[in-house]
Amino acid sequence: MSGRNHETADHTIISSSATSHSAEKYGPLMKIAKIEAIPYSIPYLHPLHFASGAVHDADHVLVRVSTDEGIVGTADTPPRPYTYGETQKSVVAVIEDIFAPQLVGLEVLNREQTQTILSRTVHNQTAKGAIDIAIWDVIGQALGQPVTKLLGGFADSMRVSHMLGFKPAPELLELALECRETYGITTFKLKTGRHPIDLDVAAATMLREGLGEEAEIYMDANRGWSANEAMEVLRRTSDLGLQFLEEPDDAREVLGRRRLVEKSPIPIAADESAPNLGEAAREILTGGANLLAVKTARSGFTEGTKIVGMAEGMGVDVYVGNQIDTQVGTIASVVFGAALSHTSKRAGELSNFLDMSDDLIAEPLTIAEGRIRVPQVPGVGTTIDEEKLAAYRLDN
Ligand code: MUC
Ligand code: MG
Repeated sequence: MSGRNHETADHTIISSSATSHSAEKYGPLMKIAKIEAIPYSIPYLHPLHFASGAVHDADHVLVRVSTDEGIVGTADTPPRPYTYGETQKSVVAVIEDIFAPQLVGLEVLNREQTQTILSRTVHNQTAKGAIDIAIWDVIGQALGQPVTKLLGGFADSMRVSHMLGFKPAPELLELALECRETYGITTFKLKTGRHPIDLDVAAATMLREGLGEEAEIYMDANRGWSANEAMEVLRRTSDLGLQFLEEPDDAREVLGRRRLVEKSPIPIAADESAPNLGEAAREILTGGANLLAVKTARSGFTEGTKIVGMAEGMGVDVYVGNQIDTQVGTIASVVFGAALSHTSKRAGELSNFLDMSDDLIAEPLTIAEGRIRVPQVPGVGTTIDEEKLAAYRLDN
């Protein structure tokens, strides 16, 4: 593809051949040769239910970016129709029909060109995120360095927060206790947003009483309540020492949300209302949130880093969220979360994969003493079990 022109953000045209002198100086230029989008499905042993939907199967898309030198980068895409409007089919289509034709031939290291091309198409958050992560995987492998070090290299592990879906309160407590006993996890996210709100108030109360003062507990309502209902929940749980409340109501109902943020004694976190840099900035600046969930599945590493930097500069805390990720997705979150000091301050949501019946990864992740270690291998550290991929893929 040498000599191919690419338009940059300010509409200047640069040519790959124009930069090829660097090949003599710095070694061969590596170009994107192929991008594959492989749909697959793995059932959950324990489906997750929450206010905006449910996940029974990981109907995901494995993305592979190959270079002209034969390096293959990997990432996972979890389509979430109720959050981003993407489906498994739409992810495959946008990658095959829109992104791959524009990206093939680009130099792998020219990430800002990739970002510019991806941003010309609106939405499609997780398809874009996976392409970015797979490209970083290629870069890490090519340089012989763990991507976590290229991104910042702050810590060698991440503290884990476990997500509890809708269930009767006694079952939730039993699960949380088991999780603490088996994996040493002491931070829990309780899915809420149910009606009547008493269900969630009772669940939070039972968790606090059963887990004790030490446990970190927070709620995520996935927009299930109105602002007034959320205020009522905050009032009734004010003595439980909850850490924060995520996406209580629809952030598009601007005044209700702003009132909530102003009056709440605990931070109000934006998750699906802040899926990218611009929307995260808007939610913070307009008073829609004072805490941010950052998810690599929807931001990739490049935009994710920008979001974290912006939040840090504004004095806003962040935490690594989970998009009901497989182990492939979870490794990316660990690599990213541990790379930066700001994301390392809070536990990351990194354990949803425990509920799956199987995964694509060759070396399973382990959670011990409440933490997941960062893979210290070149790239992101994702090795796919090809037999499993062959068994679960839907396109053969
Ligand atoms: C969350 O934090 O909202 C639920 C659906 C999804 O895609 O992610 C979640 C978890
Ligand atoms: Mg959420």
